[in-house]
Amino acid sequence: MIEKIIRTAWQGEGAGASVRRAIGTHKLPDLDPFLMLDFFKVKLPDGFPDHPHRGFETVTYMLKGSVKHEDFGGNAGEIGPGDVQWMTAGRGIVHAEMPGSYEEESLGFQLWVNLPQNKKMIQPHYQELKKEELPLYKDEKLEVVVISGKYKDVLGKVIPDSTSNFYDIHLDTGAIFKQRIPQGWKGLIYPYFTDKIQINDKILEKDEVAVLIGGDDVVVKNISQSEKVNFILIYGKPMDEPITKHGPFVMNTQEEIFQTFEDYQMAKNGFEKRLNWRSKISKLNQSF
Ligand code: FJE
Ligand code: FE
Repeated sequence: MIEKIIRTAWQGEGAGASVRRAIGTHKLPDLDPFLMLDFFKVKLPDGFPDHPHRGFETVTYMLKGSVKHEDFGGNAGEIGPGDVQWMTAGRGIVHAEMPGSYEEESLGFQLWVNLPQNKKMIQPHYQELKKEELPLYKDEKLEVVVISGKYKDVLGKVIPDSTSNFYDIHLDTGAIFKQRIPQGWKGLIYPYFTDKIQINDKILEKDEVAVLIGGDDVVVKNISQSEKVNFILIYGKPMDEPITKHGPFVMNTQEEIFQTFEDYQMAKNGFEKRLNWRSKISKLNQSF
């Protein structure tokens, strides 16, 4: 069922980057287990220079161009079109995320998935998959890239520390995509490079997203005469735990947020390597 339709608008984020945020705004502060969803657009010298995370996972899915990353533990790399980086920040990561080009805009999605209380302080780790490695369901008029979870009998390779499904879906003219969302779960459909799309009995216009509540099938139809349509579908099982968020730190209680400020400030409990660390790639951003 569609709970509501939300219009997204460009806003500034990071150092000169632009995002169309669907989750993590006053209209939709969170969508348990999801904390934030951005469609981002950025090119050098802009980017997301050195910043911390604790208590959740960040998922970066590239559509166009590339994003370089570098963290305080010496982990570094670059993801290109169709690639995904699933980063479990756990007890603490400090990193930079910067586009690969001064000319071409890098475009993609960044999703933040919450961690349950008993996993918030786990060791940080990465799951990175190239486009070619992502499981793909394909029939005549429909393609589903399974980033996490399961679609029909295609199982995602990412092992999230939460119950969340993340698909990238492409429909040819007239094609229909159908999926049951379990009772009590939450979801969202975010079309991209797409002007109009039908979801259940509603038409979604450009820059709109649909918030879903589980309990029945979601049915998406390409009503365009000639164009392919593209959208991501995320849906997951709510954790039903208190969320106390302060910027890039997401814990259960205010007490834990204060502790996180102290840990970050004092470089302890996972933030040890923060001391004297500066990413090399952020120097691509002159103002930083
Ligand atoms: C940020 C903390 C952050 N959207 N889309 C606070 F981690 C970020 C941030 C991002 C981000 C990074 C990429 Cl590659 C893509 C993003 C937010 O890094 F912007 C704030 N303010
Ligand atoms: Fe980040």
